[in-house]
Amino acid sequence: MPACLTKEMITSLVSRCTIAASEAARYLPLISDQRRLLSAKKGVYREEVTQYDKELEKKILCHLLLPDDGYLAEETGYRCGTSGIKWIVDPIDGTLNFARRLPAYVISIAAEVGGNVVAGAIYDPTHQDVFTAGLGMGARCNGYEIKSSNIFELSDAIISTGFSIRPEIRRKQAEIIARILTEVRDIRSCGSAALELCWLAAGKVDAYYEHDLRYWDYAAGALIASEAGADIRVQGDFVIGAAPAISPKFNHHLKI
Ligand code: 2AM
Ligand code: CA
Repeated sequence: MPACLTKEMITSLVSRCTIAASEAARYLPLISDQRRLLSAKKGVYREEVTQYDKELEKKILCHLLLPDDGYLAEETGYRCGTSGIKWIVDPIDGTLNFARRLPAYVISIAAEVGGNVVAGAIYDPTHQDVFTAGLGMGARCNGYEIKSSNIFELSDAIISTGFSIRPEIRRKQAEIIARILTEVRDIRSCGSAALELCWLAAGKVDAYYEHDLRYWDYAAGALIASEAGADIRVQGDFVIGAAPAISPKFNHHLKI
């Protein structure tokens, strides 16, 4: 924990993340299925973005920011602040799911102080679940403490992963899947890195890995999973997390 930060300060940052995510989510039921789909635009790599990513982000920043705060937000970009707090915002993680009416997308907000993520909240509108964590203070879902799984055998483990939009990375990902599929209980892929990290935190899946992520995809989720007891590593754009007892074997299979 950065020396200048008290528990009270971290708790207050967690609350600010939670309130901004929950307030922005109140707007989601107003968006019809048809409007979601029609608003989807494709970028260079055919990745989806909707006008609602941008509208939600505006609402989040409006609830979140004090005048001197910095931020890194997926749709708006970067602002260097002077308050010492930088907010990391993904207004919709799982945009393709959101546009296609698949129930796996979340709002993800983290607070960084002194280069460390110290607070985070992820809101899952489908289940009305809010996952939160403060550095050194554990992880919660709807206020109740959550823990990563205590599984021991990789052969019993459900592994969650996602796929890059870039073909050259997908080829590498296909090789990894081929290597581990026979070693584990099963594999899942829901299309939202932040949600998959919450599943790891809550012990719903036992490990998670993904290449080619952006900071806003995993900033809050990595803290939540780590505070829930998962072993988390970030190497550039690659994020890997596992229940502690299977982590060494899992890393070995991934050739980390
Ligand atoms: P997004 O929905 O915010 O774009 C899917 O495997 C995960 O990868 C999602 O969390 C998705 O976030 C993320 N991702 C990162 N970069 C992406 C890109 N260029 N296109 C689509 N998804 C991307
Ligand atoms: Ca997004």
